[in-house]
Amino acid sequence: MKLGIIGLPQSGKTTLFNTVSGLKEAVGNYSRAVHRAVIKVPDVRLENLAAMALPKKVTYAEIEFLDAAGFSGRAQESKADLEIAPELRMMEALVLVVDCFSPDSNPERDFQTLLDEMILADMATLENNIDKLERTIKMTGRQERAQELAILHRCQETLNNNKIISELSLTEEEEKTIRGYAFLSQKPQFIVFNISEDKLPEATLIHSRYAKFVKEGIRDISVICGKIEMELAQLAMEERTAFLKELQIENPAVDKLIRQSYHLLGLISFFTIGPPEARAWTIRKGSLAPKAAGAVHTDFERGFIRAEVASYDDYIVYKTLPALRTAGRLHIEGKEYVVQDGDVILFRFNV
Ligand SMILES: Nc1nc2c(ncn2[C@@H]2O[C@H](COP(=O)(O)OP(=O)(O)OP(=O)(O)O)[C@@H](O)[C@H]2O)c(=O)[nH]1
Ligand SMILES: [Mg+2]
Repeated sequence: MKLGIIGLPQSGKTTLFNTVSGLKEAVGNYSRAVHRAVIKVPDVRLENLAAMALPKKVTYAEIEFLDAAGFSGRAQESKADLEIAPELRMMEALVLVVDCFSPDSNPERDFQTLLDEMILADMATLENNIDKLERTIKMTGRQERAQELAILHRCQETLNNNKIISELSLTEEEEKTIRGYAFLSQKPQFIVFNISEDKLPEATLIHSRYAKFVKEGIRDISVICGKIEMELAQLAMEERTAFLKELQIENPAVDKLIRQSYHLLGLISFFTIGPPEARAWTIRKGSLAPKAAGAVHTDFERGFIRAEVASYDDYIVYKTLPALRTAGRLHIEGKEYVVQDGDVILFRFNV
């Protein structure tokens, strides 16, 4: 999974980046520097499985975070300010950091500004490409691309109505057709309302105030005090636990943010366990067994024979494959099996 962190200048992007990565990039210096990190997805289930199976190696799923500059809040006035980092277009979802901590903050306005800038950037992409595509169709007479053009026109109309492309219900096929354009406003969004330390006790209240922004599959929200979370992320494990207790926080916000991102993007985890390695994998919800096998190794998808599957809960109870088999808790599944979150899978394949 790849998440791009965006926001207006000085909204706390790098603070959040440090929180999720445990790195110590400079904050508050108006540098607008771009940072990148790949982090392990915390997962107790994997830890529990590994504690039982004692593999040589434990491999977590990974998330890439990009702390990208490029949203100036001024693009309405001058197109020159609309310089979006090209790496951002490669991200699967965007984390929109909104300042809720400074005394004169205006979160709703800032969020709207970010949306407007995304819409402007996508409009520019569309303008360039619609022209190009019209010319191509005229010159080559390739009618199969007329359909693509029609979708682009629909996108343009959506943006002209001040809506984002993800609000346009496209079929999977249509989405595939325009995937290459990597529209920013087509990516799922995660708004992080970045509150000050003294507002922490009101976090739940603030969350319900902004709940109106949540749209299933399109947008989710989170209320975080970036500054405290960053301090937390930079402590050693034991100190962290004590600090959490002191602040009466149950889990670091990052863990929750990652779980919410999985949900927003429709992702689930499955596990593979063997003596050399216990490992968590990320796939799209609804994926069939061969696709999951393909996540492990491309050859596995081609040569897929069957999957031997146990649920996480059963695995924790029965502990070994023979015990699962005897109890009738190891399911033999074929190509049509839809992988479930938490499945522990042994793939049988022929290459
Ligand atoms: N009080 C408070 N201040 C914060 C919080 N998060 C960030 N700040 C402060 O806001 C300033 C900007 O934070 P950064 O993380 O550098 O913001 P940024 O969005 O990366 O800024 P640019 O990259 O320059 O656009 C710093 O002085 C931070 O200490 C927070 O949760 N509470
Ligand atoms: Mg920064």
